[in-house]
Amino acid sequence: MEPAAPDRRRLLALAAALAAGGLVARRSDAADERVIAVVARKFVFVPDEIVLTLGETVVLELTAPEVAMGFAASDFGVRADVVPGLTTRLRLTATKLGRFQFNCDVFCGGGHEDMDGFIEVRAP
Ligand SMILES: [Cu+2]
Repeated sequence: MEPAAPDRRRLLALAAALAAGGLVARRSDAADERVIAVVARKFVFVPDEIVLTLGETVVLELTAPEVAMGFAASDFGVRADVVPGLTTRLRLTATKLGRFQFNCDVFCGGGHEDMDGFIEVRAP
């Protein structure tokens, strides 16, 4: 009866440590990364200017309410399909200074070729 108590205490301590570790991991994942909502519609991205700080990692939350679109930022090696009804999360790290174009890379209609925007990366 009595010997069970220390074991139980150890288990509770272990559970608490695991819970704390889980919370810390989740916080560091989310808190450091700014989330930027980007809507792709015919034939514009809103916003079409995204300003980042060198070294910053952001999560782009992409939606396309009308038709299937693409989001490609080839200077940063990322692209994603953006499908109506879904939110697509795309992680992007600003690895270099300057002004870089992103564009729609899924044909979406008459204005597709002009559908682009810019990511501007500034010094910290
Ligand atoms: Cu397009």
